[in-house]
Amino acid sequence: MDAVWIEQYRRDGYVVVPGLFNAEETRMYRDHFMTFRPEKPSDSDPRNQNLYEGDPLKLYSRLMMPHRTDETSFNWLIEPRINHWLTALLGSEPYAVQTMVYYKPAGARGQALHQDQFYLRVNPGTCMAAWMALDDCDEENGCLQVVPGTQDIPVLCSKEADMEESFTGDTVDLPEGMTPVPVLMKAGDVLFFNGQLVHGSYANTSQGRFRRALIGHYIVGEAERVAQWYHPVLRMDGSEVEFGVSQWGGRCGVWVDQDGQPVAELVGTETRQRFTE
Ligand SMILES: O=C(O)CCC(=O)C(=O)O
Repeated sequence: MDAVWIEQYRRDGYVVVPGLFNAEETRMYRDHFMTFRPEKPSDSDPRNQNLYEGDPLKLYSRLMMPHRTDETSFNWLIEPRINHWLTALLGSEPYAVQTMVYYKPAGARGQALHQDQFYLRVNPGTCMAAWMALDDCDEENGCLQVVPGTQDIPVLCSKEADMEESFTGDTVDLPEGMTPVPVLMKAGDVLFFNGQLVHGSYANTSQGRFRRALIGHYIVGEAERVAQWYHPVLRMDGSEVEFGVSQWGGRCGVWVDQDGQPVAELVGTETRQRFTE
């Protein structure tokens, strides 16, 4: 693999691999997940039920952990091309713990800025996401937004998100001058990003375009514990592996000024109740 990709991943905390899945495969996943859909919003976060009248997410709520019952999702989670990139970027083979499908129809809210490690609590180490675009995505239909360079900061103290804008309730502060950048992708591209990277998305403001994504979450090979919701933990050959359960709570990062530069220091204490992602 080209060292440029690895260097880019280390520098920015993310990398987009164009066309990792071809048009036919991508269409297959799109069609599959339009049939294999949740009948009601996930109850993993009670705040997700707090939907307004006419909310498009009532019909197109995100699908959580489909790989636990659906072979197509399971096979995608441990797909050799995904494993190849994860292993190259991380330096060793990870474990697989989560799948999700986001439909994000026209008019749907986004997901406030957050870090995946806030939910997964991998220890030691962190998690990594493979975010596959099932539709072309841009700012109009609410593409993913990432904050480059945040991949090395600790898990930040969370605060209440604005649920008029976000369908999830947790978010984090960014210091002045640090802003998210849109990740423009074509259907079939896969974005890999580190678990500490601050990311999220804004609303789908298009007139009729979906912004569907198939997402896998992985944990580094040296990890020993992960939050309960992510069990069972799988090897990349699909077999289950014994894992410890990490706990909530403890210290969290707060932005402080250090010689005129914002630095996230572990000086906060987590107080908010946390829900699974
Ligand atoms: O796709 C989105 O809008 C957000 C996805 C996300 O935050 C995640 O996969 O952790």
